[in-house]
Amino acid sequence: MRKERFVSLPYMKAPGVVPLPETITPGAGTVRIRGLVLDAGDTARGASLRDILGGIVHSAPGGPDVLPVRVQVRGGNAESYRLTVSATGIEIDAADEAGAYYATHTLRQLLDAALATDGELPLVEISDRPRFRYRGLMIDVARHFFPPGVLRRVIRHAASLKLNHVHLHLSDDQGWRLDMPSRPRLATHASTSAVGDDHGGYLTTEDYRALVSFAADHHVTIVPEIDMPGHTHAVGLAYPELAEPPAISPALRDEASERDEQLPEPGASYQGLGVGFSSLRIGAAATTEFVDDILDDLTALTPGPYLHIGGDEALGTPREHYDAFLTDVSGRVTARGKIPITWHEAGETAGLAPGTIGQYWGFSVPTPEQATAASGFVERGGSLILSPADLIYLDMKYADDDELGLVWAQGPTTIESSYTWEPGALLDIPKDAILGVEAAVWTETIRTETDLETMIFPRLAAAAEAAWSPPLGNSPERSWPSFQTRAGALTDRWRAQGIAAHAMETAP
Ligand code: TNX
Repeated sequence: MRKERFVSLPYMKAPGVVPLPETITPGAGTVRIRGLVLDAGDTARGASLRDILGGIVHSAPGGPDVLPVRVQVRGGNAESYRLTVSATGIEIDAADEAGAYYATHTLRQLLDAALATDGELPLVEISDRPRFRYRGLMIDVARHFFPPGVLRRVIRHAASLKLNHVHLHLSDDQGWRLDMPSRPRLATHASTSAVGDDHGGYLTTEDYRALVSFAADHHVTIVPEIDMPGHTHAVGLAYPELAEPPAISPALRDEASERDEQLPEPGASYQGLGVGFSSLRIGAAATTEFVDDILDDLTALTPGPYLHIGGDEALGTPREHYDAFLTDVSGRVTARGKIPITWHEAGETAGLAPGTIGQYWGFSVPTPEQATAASGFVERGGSLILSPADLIYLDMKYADDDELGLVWAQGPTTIESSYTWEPGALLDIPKDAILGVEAAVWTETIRTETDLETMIFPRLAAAAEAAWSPPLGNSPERSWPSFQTRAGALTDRWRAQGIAAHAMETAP
């Protein structure tokens, strides 16, 4: 019966597989499975793949319903693989180590779906590769701090959805979260606060290095962000000479009184939700020295190619100062052999370093200013990472009556709206100017690991499918009903593992 159901619903060709693979060719029938023996060649590879497959891997060959898995790495398109399930065994042909890793996640998802039903694995050939090179998740560790253990668990799950970048928003008005050897006062004087009366914290350089290496084991590159010149109130707690006095706008005043929050004050930690009031002192020699120290430390600590320098919501910074600062800092990043990333506002800065990548956080229908700013990066030979706020800002509420989350980005944001969009249709830029897609979770209202999990899962799976899979509508499976079924099964498994994933939306 069950087997027939899979055949009759076309989008059940890859039960439980998220993100959807590029092509899925079903075979005739199924194979009974109770265990696997793994022949992965290289031992480091074997350890990594065994870790994904878990307890189903047997140490010795043989026994009924125990299938051999053979993995080979042969070159080809980066991160791509072919996975063949036949009656006599499973073959993985991968282009590279990342491809072998992703193939094994696909296999794990197929196995979980089979074991959750009748133990019959459908025969299938899957051929798969990413649509975009950059597939990311941003985590704000500044508004609330999340320690390495939490970050490792999130990185692991992100990697299982074939995401390959985790962007850490390491500094904001409310706190600084990475020890900088050349500027020790940031850790000692600027890290203890957070939003509300919550505790702060920071990553030591050891924590950070260990996290970078953990991420690399999961084929994830860490992208560190130090947000400048705005979002820098905390810097003034450690180095008062670097900070302009807070620019208190009428809007900030109104919001603060509505929320019953203190306004920012120089030299006192800021625990509110306001944005856009802080600025570094642009043009001061001390600020340039500070930026050089921070970039030296970040460069030394970060093997990945990108340094994110922020550049958003610098509402307290006059435009000429902003332009001069972003021009200068982006140049200092490229001089260190790294690629700068900025939020899209800097796209209108004429002197931005060539090749700077823009991170678009406007809405799915851009304003004229957002569209112009985004095009600016392309004109200077850069590309864009798409983080449309009304679609994949995972800190937006799912529904009006949720306690967690914000609504400013046309929220609430349903799982269906996180899923149903086309990256290529967002901005009027050449297709090859899209580097990738990144979901973002800001943490003003998100205080615990449970909160974080609820907001991230399963919407991150929707973002992952936009980043990895062929465009929406490309096949019957690349559709909301299919995603609901596939990611619904995944959500059940996450929940069974104790992850506080939000329930999948069911059909009306
Ligand atoms: C906008 S997105 C911000 C953040 C907030 C977020 C809350 C962006 C570049 N800036 O400062 O945390 O909204 O959703």
